[in-house]
Amino acid sequence: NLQLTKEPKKGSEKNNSDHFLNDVLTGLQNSPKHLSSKYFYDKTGDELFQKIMQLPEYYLTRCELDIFQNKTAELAKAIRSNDEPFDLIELGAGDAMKSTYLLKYLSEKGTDFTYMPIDISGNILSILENNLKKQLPDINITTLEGEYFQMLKKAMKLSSRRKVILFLGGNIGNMTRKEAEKFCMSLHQLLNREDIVLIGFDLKKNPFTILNAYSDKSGITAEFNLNLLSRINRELDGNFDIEQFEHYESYDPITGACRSFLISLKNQQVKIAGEIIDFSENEVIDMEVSQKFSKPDIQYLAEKSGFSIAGEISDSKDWFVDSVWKV
Ligand code: AVI
Repeated sequence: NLQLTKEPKKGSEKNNSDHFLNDVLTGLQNSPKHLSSKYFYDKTGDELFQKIMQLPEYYLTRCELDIFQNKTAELAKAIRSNDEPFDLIELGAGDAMKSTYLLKYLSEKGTDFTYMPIDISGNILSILENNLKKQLPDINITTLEGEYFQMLKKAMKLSSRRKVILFLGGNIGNMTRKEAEKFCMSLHQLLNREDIVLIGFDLKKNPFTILNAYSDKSGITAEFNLNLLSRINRELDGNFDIEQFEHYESYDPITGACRSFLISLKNQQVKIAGEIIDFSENEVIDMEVSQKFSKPDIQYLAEKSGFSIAGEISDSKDWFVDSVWKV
């Protein structure tokens, strides 16, 4: 009996899987059907995203890396204020591949700061902490495992030093415009006058360049999307036939919305935790938005949420920008 040999779930794990089930059922009972891309990142999803970042078509990571490797002094100048000590908080730090260049630079210049990476994955945070302790033994690190705002509030209580928030990778693009506004407004409410936010935006550019980045020839992005159906099968007792769904990407150069869908290839029924969901042939599931921005779009979002733009640092192609926001 499988049930007897399984470890009982811990309280928080159970809560998480209840949320996951609830979001999945609500999303698939909606019209149009919808799944949240925040659930892409289980272990397989993390590995697929690592592969995406290496794809020749996926330029975002290389562009922001170009900024962190080649414009480190500019970044440091934008976030420092009269040698005042500060906390450098990174939202969704992951392996901190890009920010490590900045940490190294700040440390070499003798800057007084504590690095506080926030991530939902305790596993990635302990790997990050071990790596940094080897590479940059002199910097102070406090890892914070959990949701962005809960951990930000914790960081505000831990010290009264000035805060510099990093929100990199174009992650803001995975929110709808309304969600992004709400997110930035909440961030603004939490911060104090001298604090700074450095936020990464993928810019509007040739539509083919954008579309190709999300519909790569090797099919990794398709796998990344389909993995959410496999995850539902694994974790929520689902029976999706993955072969009967196909990935479709669209980019609208007017609105800047790059969107991922999965198309049902036939009329079919899928069972998830005992609930039956009907799909008709060619019906789509809305999976992810990766919003692209013009400079005025960024200005609008900053001002709408109460920030003002203090600077912007772009890569050499001007495809990606890290925008510096003052409270
Ligand atoms: C994490 N995020 C910024 C990625 C993006 O570009 O929207 C996720 C992704 N989806 C497909 N490819 C990459």
